[in-house]
Amino acid sequence: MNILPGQINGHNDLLEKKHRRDYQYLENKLTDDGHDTEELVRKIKALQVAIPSWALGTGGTRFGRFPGGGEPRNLEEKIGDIGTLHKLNRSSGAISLHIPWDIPDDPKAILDLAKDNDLVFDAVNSNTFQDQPRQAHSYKFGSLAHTEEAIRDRSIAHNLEVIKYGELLGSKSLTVWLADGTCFPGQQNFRKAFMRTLESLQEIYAGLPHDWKMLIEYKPYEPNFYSTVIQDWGSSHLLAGKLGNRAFSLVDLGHHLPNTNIEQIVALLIMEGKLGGFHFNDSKYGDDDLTVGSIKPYQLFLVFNELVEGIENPALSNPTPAWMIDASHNVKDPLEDLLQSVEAIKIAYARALLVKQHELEEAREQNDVVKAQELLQNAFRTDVRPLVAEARLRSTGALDPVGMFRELAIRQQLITERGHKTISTGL
Ligand code: PSV
Ligand code: MN
Repeated sequence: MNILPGQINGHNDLLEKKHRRDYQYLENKLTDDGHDTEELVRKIKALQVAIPSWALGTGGTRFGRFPGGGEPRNLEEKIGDIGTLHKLNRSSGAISLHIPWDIPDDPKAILDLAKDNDLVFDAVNSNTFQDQPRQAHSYKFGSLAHTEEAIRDRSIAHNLEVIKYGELLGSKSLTVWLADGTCFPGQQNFRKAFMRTLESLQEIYAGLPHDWKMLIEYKPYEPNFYSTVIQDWGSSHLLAGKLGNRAFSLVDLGHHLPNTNIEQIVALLIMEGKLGGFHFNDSKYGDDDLTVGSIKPYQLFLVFNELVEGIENPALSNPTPAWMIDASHNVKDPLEDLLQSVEAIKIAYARALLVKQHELEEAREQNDVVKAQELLQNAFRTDVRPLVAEARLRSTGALDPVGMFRELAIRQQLITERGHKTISTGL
């Protein structure tokens, strides 16, 4: 889908008068409050959130799947879709691939296509949770943690192969999410399974290029329903610590039991310099994969408050984590949903930038609970949408990305081009 700069300008011209009014009002308010609005716009402009290749199609459940049509049929079309998102919002400039779904047949051509779309390659993801056609060994009872050495070896070899594909495309990290675990008490020796996982990861780590990171995701349940080998941030952190300084934990918002204090986990991982990546989504019950910020926007803001404070704090040395959306749900147009998700992330980020960290710290030292809450909620209750829109406008994006997606009838065009019954690989 080629969107021409003239089309974006035409869209913006119609909305700019109202935007100017809204932005002027907010700019005055923020300046009166002691904020440097130019610095805020600069930071918001710089934020890039990677899009996973598996979020471009309609997700499904074991009860069914209702695709909306025009889904990308191959890696080239996935890059095209993310390129479209990036043209509209100028904040989705990276793609995260999942092997074997996204094996690049011609890496040079894929690199060129990504470049044409102004995209870079984020973390590459391995898949040892699904058996592939003609695969000799099954992952039914696990992969890196499996009791059988041959299956562990196969899983290790797959991860090393994923790294090779990533290297061809300029990725700099491997994300490992394991489905390994059990459905019934007694099925597995917890300690042995953990140690086997560690040993397998050590072999992968030994093959990790020196300028790469390994990101270790955790998840308390699903597809296994009694235990998972890497169930929580403690297990992930333990593995990362034992592996070495290029291994990090990755926090996926949906991978926590209800009411877990995720912002506190973020704070401690940053303190240890071990937060390597973040997967954004939202949920009411579990790993629901809903649009970012659609259910618990205050939690998202509190997480961002820790991220901003932790990353800007000169006393801490956590590298900037890889930001990514990780969602794929059942009812919305996936591209519209991703535009909404990126917007929600930028709004939460912008609000977190408004928190007066020094005053907050002072209030905490004095146990002034009310003041601390006021400081957080003043930032959270500020309508920062004009600030985010201004950052987008200055990056040549559309003032209203979802509105423009509809004005251009992008989904209809994709259906015409690709057909109604296309199915994208993914979850
Ligand atoms: C499964 O829960 C999952 O959503 C993990 O979060 C991974 O990041 C993703 O799938 C892709 O494997
Ligand atoms: Mn994830």
